[in-house]
Amino acid sequence: MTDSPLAELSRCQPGLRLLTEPGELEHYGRDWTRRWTPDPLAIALPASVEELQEVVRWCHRQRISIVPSGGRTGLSGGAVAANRELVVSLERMNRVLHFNAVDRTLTVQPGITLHAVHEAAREHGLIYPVDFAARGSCSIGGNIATNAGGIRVIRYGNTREWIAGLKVVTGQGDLLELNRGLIKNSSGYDFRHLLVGSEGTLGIVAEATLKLAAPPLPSQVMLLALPDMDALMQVFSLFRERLQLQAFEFFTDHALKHVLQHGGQRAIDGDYPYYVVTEFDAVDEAAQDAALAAFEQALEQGWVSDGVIAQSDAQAAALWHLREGITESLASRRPYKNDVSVRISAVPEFLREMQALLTREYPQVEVVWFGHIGDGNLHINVLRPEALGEDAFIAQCEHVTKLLAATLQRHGGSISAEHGIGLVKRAYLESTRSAAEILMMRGVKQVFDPHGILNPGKMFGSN
Ligand code: 2HG
Ligand code: ZN
Repeated sequence: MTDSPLAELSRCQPGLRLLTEPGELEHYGRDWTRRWTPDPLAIALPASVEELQEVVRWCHRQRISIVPSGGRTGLSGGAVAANRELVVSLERMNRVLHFNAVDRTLTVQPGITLHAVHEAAREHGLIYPVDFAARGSCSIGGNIATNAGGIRVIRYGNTREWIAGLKVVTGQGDLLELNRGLIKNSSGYDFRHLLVGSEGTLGIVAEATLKLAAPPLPSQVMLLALPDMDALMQVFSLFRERLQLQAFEFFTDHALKHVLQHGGQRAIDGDYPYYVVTEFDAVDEAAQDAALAAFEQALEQGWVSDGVIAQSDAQAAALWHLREGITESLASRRPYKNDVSVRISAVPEFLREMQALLTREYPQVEVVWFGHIGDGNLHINVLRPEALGEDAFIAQCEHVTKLLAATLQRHGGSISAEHGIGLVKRAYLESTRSAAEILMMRGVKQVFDPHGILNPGKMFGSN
């Protein structure tokens, strides 16, 4: 009699931790999308690079599909296991391995949370500058897999900019050591950058060497209320010209309403359609005066209706919560999400078209939008009306997404700015990438993962 695949895996790797309880399968088989019913084969939790390689080699031999798994905070279904895949959770590989003061790098295992990376950098008087609301739960491996952006991209760029080196296990179980922390390395293809944003389809991050930066200058946080959409980019241009921005984020009155209902503190009286939270360097009185002057000019121009500057760290955190608390405040509604981007110069025209499209196509539906407007990145969260069934709702949203994708295409934008393609957006990849590009992407996938075992069905549809 032949072993069942799992019994065979246990026999080959007796030390490997495997989970198979229904509750565990559900927990590790889903991400924050909550759209698919989790149905993994089992959960493997390797504790070392060697164990990870062994698992992948076994899957390669047995043609068993793998879903690499970090904090599963993804919003595109990239970490969903709904087809009897083996979830390979990196949760036990969560340590800081090495700090190099000369190189200013931190080498970490993939399962470490972003928050723990921030803490580790801070202990050495430095920062790891990529930051966003899921910091306490997301893992650095997942951040790398999606080239995560967040709230400080305007100053520091995306995750990609902060990867000095990667150890990666390919679909055959080989270990690649990519770039080894070098600043200069002009020796052919830089696979490190191919792996960043590859959503677990090319390899599994086994170790990452992160660049660190000097802490930012003292800053101030300001909340602005705006009278209309056109004012958004006017204020952004003005503030970017006058101030050293660390962040420039926007949200609508709908978003604010949900955060306030979930414990957020109202900071501006009155109702306005748009809000901006911005953080900028404020080293001395002159810098603070410049911020005030910029605010007054925006007020005079009619681009800003009201505003408040945080007077303490606690107040700054409360203002930030109005923006960062949006996703959580909507989570129980399981919104349909779009995460789109265009070049900053295309934002005003795109916004106008997008607003007209959403108003026309979602007449009875609450649509909440917000995002990293300073990076040209908008998040659209569509809330299902109670009267509409789940399937009909998804069908309607997918229809609108098709129209949105066409609008994005006309503006040279992207259907996924920072959350990845995963399962949610695979039908729209062609709106952002040409047929020739997709063919080459598939070719690359074939080289890294000849049997197509790494995260099949993600990004391309069928691998
Ligand atoms: C954010 O910017 C995250 O807060 C989540 O990217 C966006 O929930 C969303 O749509
Ligand atoms: Zn975002």
